Amino acid sequence: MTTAREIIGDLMTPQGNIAIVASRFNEFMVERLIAGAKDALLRHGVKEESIDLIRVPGGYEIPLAAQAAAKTGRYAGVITLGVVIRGDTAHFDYVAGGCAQGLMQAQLKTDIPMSFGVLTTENMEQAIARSGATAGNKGAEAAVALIEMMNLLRKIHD
Ligand code: INI
Repeated sequence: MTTAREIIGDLMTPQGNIAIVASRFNEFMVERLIAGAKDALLRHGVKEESIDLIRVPGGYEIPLAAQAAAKTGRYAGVITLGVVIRGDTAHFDYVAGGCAQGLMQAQLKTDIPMSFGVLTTENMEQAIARSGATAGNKGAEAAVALIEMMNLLRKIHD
């Protein structure tokens, strides 16, 4: 009996260069996310020279820079990293929502996978916990998710 073919992205070293787009807002935590993402990439065999780090002011600016990087044709994948913390105003919703929606549009428009390592938290404690303290490192998780998507897309196209 034949079974349906299953196509899964593996976690082998992906082909091509990777851009990390990281915001400077809440820099202390974003630096931890960058360190986590880079460490995960290197431990999956990605060479340091295959990784470029692109800095933007805040989460709101991430999608445009990610899309610009993707459009150059130099990158096979983009990891986005940032920390947006809810304040007393609606600003959070515009920054966090705009970032997530902008990235979704950018990856669909360019066909370059973009992983979402942008923390959107209620407070600073949640952000610290998710950037390498008690709740893992979402930068590392975003790197691994990107590797899986890069390898999955290659398999789908093959
Ligand atoms: N940007 C963030 O990345 N995180 C935040 O928590 C944040 N807050 O709280 O305001 C933030 N704002 C800046 C925004 O991303 C833009 O850089 C700014 O509006 C200029 O376009």
